[in-house]
Amino acid sequence: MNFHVLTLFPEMIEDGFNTSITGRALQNGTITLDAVNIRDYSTNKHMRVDDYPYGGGAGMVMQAEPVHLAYQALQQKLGKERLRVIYLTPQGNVFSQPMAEELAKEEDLVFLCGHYEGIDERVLEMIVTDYVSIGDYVLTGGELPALVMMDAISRLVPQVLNNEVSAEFESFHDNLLEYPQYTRPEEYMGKRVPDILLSGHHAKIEQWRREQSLKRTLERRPELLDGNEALTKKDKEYLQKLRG
Ligand code: 9WO
Repeated sequence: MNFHVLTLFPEMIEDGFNTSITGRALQNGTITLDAVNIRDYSTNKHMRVDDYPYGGGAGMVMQAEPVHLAYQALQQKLGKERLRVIYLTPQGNVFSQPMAEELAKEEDLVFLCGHYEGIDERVLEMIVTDYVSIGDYVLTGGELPALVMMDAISRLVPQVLNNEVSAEFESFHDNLLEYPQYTRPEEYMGKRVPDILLSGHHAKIEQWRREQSLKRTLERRPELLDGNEALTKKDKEYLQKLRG
């Protein structure tokens, strides 16, 4: 997986990426990260990349040309005419685990990070293939959302996690929430680890964990249960019991 990020703040991308689990994957070459400074493609003698909005209004808008030139340089370098270009914006489709799974299949992904009051619409129309939001809030730029997406996508790339099987067996496995986890000591401030987990009875532990996932999903994210096709007859009976 090769990530390419077009940004005015390349060091923010590099620093954020290097510190997490993704830093290790970068070192062994499973993933590559290339943060491109859009400012390097300014043709202006003052290296400007923004200007006032036509029609008036507060703030500045990023100009089309430096973004377009940065993108074309990337196309040239990769020898690819078509690239998946993701623009991080509150106006996009909301990022999700299924979307991460789909994007993890690509060889190259380009993230375009806007700043200020956004990017000239014309270059967006020319190069963006996917408009993606990580949630309904406004930030100062697309860099943090790009990091969030790269983190989620990276861990789905084979060989990135130490424990490769763990990616498919967790939080959104069967579209249910994760069961609670415990580690040593057996008792902390008078609170004991559930006995079942110390019993060594693997089948019973599996059943307990499944029930905890169902209980937690019902309490915290009940909408995930609606029409969930992964639920077994036994799951449904347990949920019926909980609902009373
Ligand atoms: C600000 C603004 C002010 C006046 C009139 C119009 C305006 N539009 C914007 C604006 O959309 N700014 C964005 C800031 C431009 C793109 C980068 N920015 C951004 C991305 N803020 N929040 C996100 C984001 C991206 C993905 N998921 C959640 C939030």
